[in-house]
Amino acid sequence: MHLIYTPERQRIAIQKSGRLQKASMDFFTSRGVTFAQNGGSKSLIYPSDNFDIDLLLLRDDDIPEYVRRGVADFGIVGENVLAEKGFDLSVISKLHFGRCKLLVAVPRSSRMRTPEDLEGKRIATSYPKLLTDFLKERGVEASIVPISGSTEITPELDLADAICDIVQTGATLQAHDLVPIFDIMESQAVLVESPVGKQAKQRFLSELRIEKNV
Ligand code: PRT
Ligand code: ZN
Repeated sequence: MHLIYTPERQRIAIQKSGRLQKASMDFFTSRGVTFAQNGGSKSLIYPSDNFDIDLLLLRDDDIPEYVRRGVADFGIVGENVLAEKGFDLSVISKLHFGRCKLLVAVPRSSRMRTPEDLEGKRIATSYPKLLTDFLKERGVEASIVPISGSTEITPELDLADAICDIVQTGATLQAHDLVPIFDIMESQAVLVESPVGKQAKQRFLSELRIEKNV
């Protein structure tokens, strides 16, 4: 352990800033991995000084692409983002943080309650693929309003009749007088593996005592 082997350093993509950032860093530091420039530099690459690991700090939405192409050997990302991208990446472990739900919510005063009630309605979402797949499966035709964040405000501005978004505590829904009507998926952060280059990966997993749990 703690040896720096070269040239086979493993690159792991994690979120640069946001809800998964701290827990993703903790995943490594709790396993004894240290980073010389931790927080002290503007660089988006954090080399470890005691393991053969370089962290790449990225937007969470970009992590699946880096991993798919083998630019990163592993990545930590929400299942929601992975599913929306639709890439078939191998999940090594569920990490038990970043838990949330993707669900459909409507204004409290609305009578919509079921997927079928969404027929002909406008639904604002940052998850157009997952919502489209879900509606198709149910045979429901609706108009998807693609929004990159803060969908909760769209019903009161009459941009949408319903929203499909991530919820954790429900406080944001409540603040906008929205109520959840049904779930589309549950999500948590997962460790995903690139399909490219196997051998050094095995060493990374065993050195960090990461067990496959999926
Ligand atoms: O900058 P970057 O693109 O990397 O970050 P981001 O802004 O796209 O993502 P970020 O940091 O908000 O979330 C990263 C990941 O955390 C998500 O992809 C989920 O896997 C997970 N996660 C867990 C959440 C939430 N909980 C969450 N509550 N992602 C977003 N939210 C948002 C949600 O969109 C809504 O606006 O929080 C609001 C609702 O929260 P509650 O607690 O009021 O219900
Ligand atoms: Zn994002």
